Amino acid sequence: MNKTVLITGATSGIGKACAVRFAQGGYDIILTGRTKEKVSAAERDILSICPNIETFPLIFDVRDKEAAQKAVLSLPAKWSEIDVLINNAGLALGLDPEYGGDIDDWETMIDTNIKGLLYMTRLVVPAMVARGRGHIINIGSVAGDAAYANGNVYCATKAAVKSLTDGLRIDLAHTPLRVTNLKPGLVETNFSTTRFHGDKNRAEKVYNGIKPLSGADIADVAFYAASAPAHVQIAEVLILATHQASGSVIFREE
Ligand code: NDP
Ligand code: 8X3
Repeated sequence: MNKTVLITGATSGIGKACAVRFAQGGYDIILTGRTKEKVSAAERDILSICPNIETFPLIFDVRDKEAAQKAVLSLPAKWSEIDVLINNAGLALGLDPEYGGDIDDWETMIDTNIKGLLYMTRLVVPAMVARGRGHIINIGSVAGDAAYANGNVYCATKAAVKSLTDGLRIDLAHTPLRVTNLKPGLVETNFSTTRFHGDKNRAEKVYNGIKPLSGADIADVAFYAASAPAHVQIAEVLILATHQASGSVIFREE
């Protein structure tokens, strides 16, 4: 029987790339997303690449505690033994000084990146503990290592992901479960278009003069962490483009 991975935000970018990579590695995939159309499209894409695995869609918003609970509890028996949880759904909104940012944007980032990750952890991990098997991979960020100009609340949410990942690893140290924080730098996805509220021109400039990472680069590391021998826990990985040195230091060719 194949192993099962549940990936939040599997419709795009890093989440979708993880779905493809784990499918290529023989996992069955629970894809979660907010819209049925996007999740169905992602399922079709994955099955066209890997026709021998199975997918299962869960449609809910990770900010909605009740919806998340209903979705996880609705999983049929075959799908309820989750081997790997990838807490990926997340976003940045805005790039403004902390004294001038949009409070609604702040709340959306906090509710998604921190509270959504916590809801999913609380819903999925107890059964992993009971089975004595499981791996939680959280998608943090270089932004969680140190704040950068105008990143304030987004950076704080990813610092929280670092802290919550460390906390979970400590609380599970007596179990065979493993906990990983992946901290990417610049990855070209829908991330910047979302951050700039749909302004694609501004989003493209984020990647000017530098070859950014791709979702597949991050998915490779996630799959490696999940495939390591049982006694090896990849606790944390910072993954940067070669010309990025930190959240603030990026060398761009003219
Ligand atoms: P994308 O915008 O391409 O993907 C984000 C995914 O998260 C989408 O599937 C989106 O679904 C989903 N999502 C957003 N909000 C919610 C929600 N409330 N409920 C459920 N799903 C939601 O961006 P990335 O792939 O780049 O981002 C994935 C993760 O990687 C995020 O946590 C991000 O912070 C992190 N990251 C990204 C980096 C980058 O440079 N790209 C670098 C470091 C970390 P929908 O289609 O419904 O919006
Ligand atoms: C996404 C990467 O550098 O834009 O977390 O914060 S960055």
